[in-house]
Amino acid sequence: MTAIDDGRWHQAAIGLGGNIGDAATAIARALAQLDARSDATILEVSRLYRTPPWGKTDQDWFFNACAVVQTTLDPLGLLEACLDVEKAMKRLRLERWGPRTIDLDVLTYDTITMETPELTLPHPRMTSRAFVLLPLCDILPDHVVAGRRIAAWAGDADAAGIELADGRADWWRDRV
Ligand code: A4P
Ligand code: MG
Repeated sequence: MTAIDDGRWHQAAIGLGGNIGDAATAIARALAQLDARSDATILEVSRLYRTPPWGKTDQDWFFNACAVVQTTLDPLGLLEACLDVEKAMKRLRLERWGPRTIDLDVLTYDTITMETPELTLPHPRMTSRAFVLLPLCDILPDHVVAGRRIAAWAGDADAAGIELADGRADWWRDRV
């Protein structure tokens, strides 16, 4: 527990991705599972993107999206909720940066910065990853991370190959 565990609503951003099986449906289900909790509500979801693999490049393309979540959970509680969703969806993860059915990363939580073994905020690699920045820019373009707006980070990111997979605002609701 941290001092944030105050029963009030906080705003966090979450990044979702997957490249095994029907990853678009996995992302939609993960969002629905979070939204079903009494302590978390999905406020907004980015468009859905198809992205070339980053880090370890000899694997399938990913689907990626981001969401704004309103929550009464503290940062670690929100991370646990995300890990619970991954477990419930029987996440397969064979190696770091390798293929996975579903991955949920906590990108930001209010304007908090923290670094513990379990959780680093903002997510340490988010400002260098177009597969995070493009969807995040759909929903939080003016949010400031590491001193710059998301829109500025996204403008500088290497977006080569990234495609729009579903441009509808509520694409996830009918995929669950
Ligand atoms: N952890 C610390 N801070 C955080 C945070 N802000 N959010 C800890 C989430 N977790 C955080 O995570 C390992 C541990 O990191 C967690 O248990 C938590 O305590 P993990 O997700 O199991 O590890 P990982 O995913 O294998 O490694 P990593 O570095 O988190 O990888 P990423 O960043 O998730 O990247 N290419 C494309 N196109 N699209 C993708 O979605 N994803 C990855 C994985 C690689 N390439 C990709 C994509
Ligand atoms: Mg991760």
